[in-house]
Amino acid sequence: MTAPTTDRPTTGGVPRRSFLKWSGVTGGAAALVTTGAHLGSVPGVGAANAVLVSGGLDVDRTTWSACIINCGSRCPLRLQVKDGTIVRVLPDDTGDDEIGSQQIRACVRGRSMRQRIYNPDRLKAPLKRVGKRGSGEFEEITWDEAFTLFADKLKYTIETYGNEAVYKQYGSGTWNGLLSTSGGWKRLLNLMGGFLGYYGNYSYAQIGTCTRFHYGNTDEQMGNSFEDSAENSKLIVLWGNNPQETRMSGGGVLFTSMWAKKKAGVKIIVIDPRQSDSVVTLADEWLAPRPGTDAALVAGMVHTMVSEGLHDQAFLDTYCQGFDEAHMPAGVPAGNSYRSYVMGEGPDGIAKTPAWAASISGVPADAIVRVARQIALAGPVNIAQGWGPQRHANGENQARAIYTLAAVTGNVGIPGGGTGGREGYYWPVSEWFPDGKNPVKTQISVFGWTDAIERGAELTKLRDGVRGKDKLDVGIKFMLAYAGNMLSSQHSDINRTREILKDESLCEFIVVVDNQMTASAKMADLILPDTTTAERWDMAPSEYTGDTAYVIMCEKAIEPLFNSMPSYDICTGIAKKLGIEAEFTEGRTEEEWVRWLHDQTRAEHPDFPEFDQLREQGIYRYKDPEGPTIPLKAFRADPVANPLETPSGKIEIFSSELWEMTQTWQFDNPGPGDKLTALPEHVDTWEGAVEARTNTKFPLQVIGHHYKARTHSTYGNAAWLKEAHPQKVWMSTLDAAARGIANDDLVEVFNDRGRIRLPAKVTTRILPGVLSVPQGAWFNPDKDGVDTGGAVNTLTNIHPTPLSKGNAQHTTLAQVEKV
Ligand SMILES: Nc1nc2c(c(=O)[nH]1)N[C@H]1C(S)=C(S)[C@@H](COP(=O)(O)OP(=O)(O)OC[C@H]3O[C@@H](n4cnc5c(=O)[nH]c(N)nc54)[C@H](O)[C@@H]3O)O[C@H]1N2
Ligand SMILES: Nc1nc2c(c(=O)[nH]1)N[C@H]1C(S)=C(S)[C@@H](COP(=O)(O)OP(=O)(O)OC[C@H]3O[C@@H](n4cnc5c(=O)[nH]c(N)nc54)[C@H](O)[C@@H]3O)O[C@H]1N2
Ligand code: SF4
Ligand SMILES: [Mo]
Repeated sequence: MTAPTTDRPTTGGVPRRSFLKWSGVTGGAAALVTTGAHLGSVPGVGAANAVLVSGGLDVDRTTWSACIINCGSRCPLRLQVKDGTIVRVLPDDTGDDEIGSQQIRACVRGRSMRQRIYNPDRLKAPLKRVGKRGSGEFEEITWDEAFTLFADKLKYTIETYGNEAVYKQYGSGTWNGLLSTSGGWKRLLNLMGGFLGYYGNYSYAQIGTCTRFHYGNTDEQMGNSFEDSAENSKLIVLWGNNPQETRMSGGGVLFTSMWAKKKAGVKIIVIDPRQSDSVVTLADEWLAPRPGTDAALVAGMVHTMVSEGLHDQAFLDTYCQGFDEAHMPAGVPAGNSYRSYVMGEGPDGIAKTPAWAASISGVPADAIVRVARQIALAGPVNIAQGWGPQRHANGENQARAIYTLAAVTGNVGIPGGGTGGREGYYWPVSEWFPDGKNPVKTQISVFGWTDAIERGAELTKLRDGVRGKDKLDVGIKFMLAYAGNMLSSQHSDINRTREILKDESLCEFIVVVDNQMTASAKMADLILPDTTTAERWDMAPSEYTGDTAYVIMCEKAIEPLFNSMPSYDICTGIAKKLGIEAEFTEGRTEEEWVRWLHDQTRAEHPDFPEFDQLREQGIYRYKDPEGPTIPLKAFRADPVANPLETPSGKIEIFSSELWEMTQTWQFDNPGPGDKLTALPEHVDTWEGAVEARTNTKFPLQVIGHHYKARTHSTYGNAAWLKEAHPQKVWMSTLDAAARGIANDDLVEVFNDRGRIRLPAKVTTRILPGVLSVPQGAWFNPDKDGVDTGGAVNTLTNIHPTPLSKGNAQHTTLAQVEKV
């Protein structure tokens, strides 16, 4: 069994259970895996050959496919085809409304899939740039010309600059297709000697990195699943966590969080500056801290717990390093424990009282005390943090502070509790397309690529987080952007990014592989038109869907539209030009690879259905034989026999490794926030909540929540979705009144980096002083450079976070005015 491609979240040495141990659904749930007989298919022949009539619409056939996209869920879709055209998209019709066998209902986006497949923005042929880079002027070329151009530029780059000058950009538009996540690109580049790699991802760069210091050698630390919470928790705290909008599949956390609340009656507190749909749907109580102040809020809560003796001293003594002075590593001066920090006995001498926490976070002191008592006394509590708090300039500390609260209350590793990380889940067994090994070991942070283009050889290990080498020798000269919209949408500071990309002496060749003409595609020298999932073969495993995992068959429903080509076939064409076709394909077509992936999975897991059977039933569900996900159970049961992979073997509230790094890591012209701390303390940062109070030019904090209308930018050009969920900036009634802005007025949000124009949503659902611009809108500058699409990254800062060198995209200051 190969590991998933390195592009996707990795688990490191995780407590997440091994792929190999998984087995099929038993009992009632297995019966849900229906055979498609309800579709009127001919048994044994497969739904693909069935002629069926559904809802009064005559169709030739119905095939299973999926919405393969980085929303954290993964939904089956049934595509109904008539005369070679998809005429209707239907959701899952297997399963029911019970937890564990819930129907995996597609959300409003997946059901709009036809508007993505048949969008006027579809890329129709290979395109070569003719105007200046970024001008959007292209000419159509043949596939043969495109293959030759790609191959020649790649060979030239490798011969001239070496393989480290080749970069494959982050892109999550085909997340979790067993074949299409890779698309073949890494395998192709690996066979050519490799490419500069990256570590981390845009989703959770900060928590992904800091977790290793806190809990040991893992990139990702999850908490208990909500299935477990529904059984065993007395309270769930959704901390910057919004499952109702970010986990929208009926098969996933939208459903399980709703179940915990409505069926099991678990109390839920949501902590979010915005009254998200999760607050509206699930919350018994809502706390609204200023963005980037959660570590202060936690400190205020711990102050209450310690003052009132509500903390779990026995747990802290046994399982943690650094809570108090009696449990510190040798050689650290007195006053550096977390308790000292909170109680005013640390270097700053400030007691982190609820009043102090209130002054920073804006949450009233009495609310801090009340909620602290609830969290300490409720019984098992699952503190499940989303990734909003960590996508900040001080995000590593924010995430570790929330982890710390789970330890202070003794909730780690028990039923009903949690680690303070995101709600847990189970992953289905599946074989991934083999990318091969990258001979180049040098890596930059996923967010560091604009720097690696601009300052290439200046980037170092201790200043910029280069891994595998002390410094880079060359900048990025050849960039391949597959299934991503980073070049003009999802990376920070779009205007600056575009200036860096427009300099053809820096990055010399840019290839975009997409199926829509995005703003990023317009920055390319060569555009290669991929198909959509409906036009190729694949299989899609679930992701963050709680304890119910599954695999979906994606059958090719229609022929590639226009002159597009499945990514794997594009790679094959290029491989031929490079003289590596045989090694690349191993003699397999796309469909044969998918069959091969299926066979490998079945070899590991005999219950997995035969290929044609899976085509017919569409979905195969798995259940964890070990029951609901409860990470660190073994550590809790016996911390001596099952130590964590931290230096002390314990949960490091004071991290020994971070303590050392505070002395060695360097920052160029450090501003506020550019520092590492061994404790998860609150750090005032550039453009943070504290600066907002004194910055008269740009006094408003801007966050950008993940929005229902899109998954990032994907689906951003679907008409129905734009109508149902228009792009508007959320603004409090107080901030609006002070500026004479009424609901739906056209406004401009701006700072020194850029200006966006969009309607205002004037609401009491957001904290005064905070704006939220739903992230992922399509960048669309007018002749004056005002982005009329309303992309939040026109405003965000490219400055990386101190530890993970990650994307602080929720840390931004701006001003707003009526147009
Ligand atoms: N300000 C701000 N910025 C953010 C975030 C934020 O919260 N705030 N979130 C960040 C996060 S968490 C993430 S994960 C990133 C996501 O950033 P990206 O990974 O860039 O995500 P998308 O914008 O959805 O871009 C996916 C692209 O893939 C294309 N695509 C879809 N299907 C296919 C296919 O079958 N083949 C090919 N070749 N292309 C396809 C789509 O058309 C789209 O252009 O954004 C990050 N950016
Ligand atoms: N509909 C939809 N679903 C998606 C996506 C999408 O684009 N659209 N993207 C998917 C992807 S790739 C990812 S990584 C996840 C992202 O999942 P998250 O990162 O968890 O999503 P966000 O919306 O960035 O943040 C969650 C909540 O945190 C709040 N928040 C922001 N800053 C702070 C803070 O400092 N403190 C606190 N307490 N709260 C804060 C926001 O208001 C928001 O409601 O979502 C996935 N699901
Ligand atoms: S966007 Fe996510 S939740 Fe919606 S249909 Fe697609 S996979 Fe499902
Ligand atoms: Mo993400």
